[in-house]
Amino acid sequence: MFTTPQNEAIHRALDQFHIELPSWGFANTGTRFGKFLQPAAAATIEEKLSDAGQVHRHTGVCPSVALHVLWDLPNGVQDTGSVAALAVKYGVSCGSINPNVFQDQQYKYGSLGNPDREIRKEALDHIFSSIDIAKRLGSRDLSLWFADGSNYPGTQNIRHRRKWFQEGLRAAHERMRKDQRMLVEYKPFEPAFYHTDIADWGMALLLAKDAGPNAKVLVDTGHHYQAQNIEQIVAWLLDLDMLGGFHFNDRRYADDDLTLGSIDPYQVFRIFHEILHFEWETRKRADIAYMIDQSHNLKGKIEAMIQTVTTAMELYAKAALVDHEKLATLQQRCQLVDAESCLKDAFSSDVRPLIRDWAAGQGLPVDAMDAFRQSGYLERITAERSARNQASVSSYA
Ligand code: RM4
Ligand code: MN
Ligand code: MN
Repeated sequence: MFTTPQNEAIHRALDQFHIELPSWGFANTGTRFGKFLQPAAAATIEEKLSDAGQVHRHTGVCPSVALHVLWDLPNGVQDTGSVAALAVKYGVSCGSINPNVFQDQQYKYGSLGNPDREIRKEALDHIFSSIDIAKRLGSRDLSLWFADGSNYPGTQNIRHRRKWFQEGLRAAHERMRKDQRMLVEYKPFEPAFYHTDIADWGMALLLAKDAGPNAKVLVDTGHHYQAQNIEQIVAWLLDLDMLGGFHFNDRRYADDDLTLGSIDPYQVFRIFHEILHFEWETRKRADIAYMIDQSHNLKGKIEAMIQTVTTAMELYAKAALVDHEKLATLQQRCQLVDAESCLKDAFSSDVRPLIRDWAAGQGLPVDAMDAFRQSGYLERITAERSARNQASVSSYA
């Protein structure tokens, strides 16, 4: 059994741990070859918030939901009243706001990086209206991901596009209130396969620094080349006070959007460890938005989300078990084997009994998945939604 300090460390960690759910994680999604429809998938913002509310109800650590403007607020600012009311109805709040400047036809050759001034302006207007939506909904973070790039060498002026991004992000920053933040996400490739305008953390960092004091970098764990040391990026961004948030998911090859920790739980643990070690060393809380960016096309959506959140809690709790004092001494003395073991001991601990203990203390179910399965919610929404979901389009062709 655990000693009291371990117990305390885990309780303290979980008391402050929150992770945001993505609205799009409850809808039917697929691959570029087609969609596999699920009878219980959510189609409306009401259904998405209702499903997210279930995940929060059983896990207790997901009070907010990230929204994609085009998918969730198709009428922009006009939709904020009804969306805010629905969030209250389902016991969640509106989290980060994600503008969508990648789906509409005009963005074929880019958004803020498009050579056409008119299209750059259209993209910026959409971002402006997303900032206004965030203000109305009381959400702090504007989460920016751009699909901009090109497929063939020589077809675009990379330097011009960088300057256009600089201009656009500065203008967006100017539009924000002081208490809002802009998170700049990077991704090495896809949908563009030759160059991507914001391809890595260095580019995102430079653009964020240039945009203004409330712009930070967003690390999507699936947006790196194989073998990249993600926790080193995290450590650097923490040290520079430039780490704004995460999009969590797991991957085997590229941006696979698999369930967090399903492929490499030690990777997630190492990220959490860098954060908690930083907090221990500096005695200050890192202001980081933990968000999930996953869409499960085969697993049941709500169950997969509960599985994700449970895994995140476990890996965070394991990271909270690291003996920081001891580790710092071992690092200083270059006691390599002992330092590594210090980290691995925490990773190897079974924290599940203590998490159950914490949940019971919070009045939460000790087994979130089981509680959800017992609740009858899935059967109810399956009956309500299946006919409609069957009738929806299943192919992109
Ligand atoms: C991208 C990126 C963004 C997400 C879109 C849908 O790959 O991860 O964060 O909003 O997908
Ligand atoms: Mn993402
Ligand atoms: Mn992605």
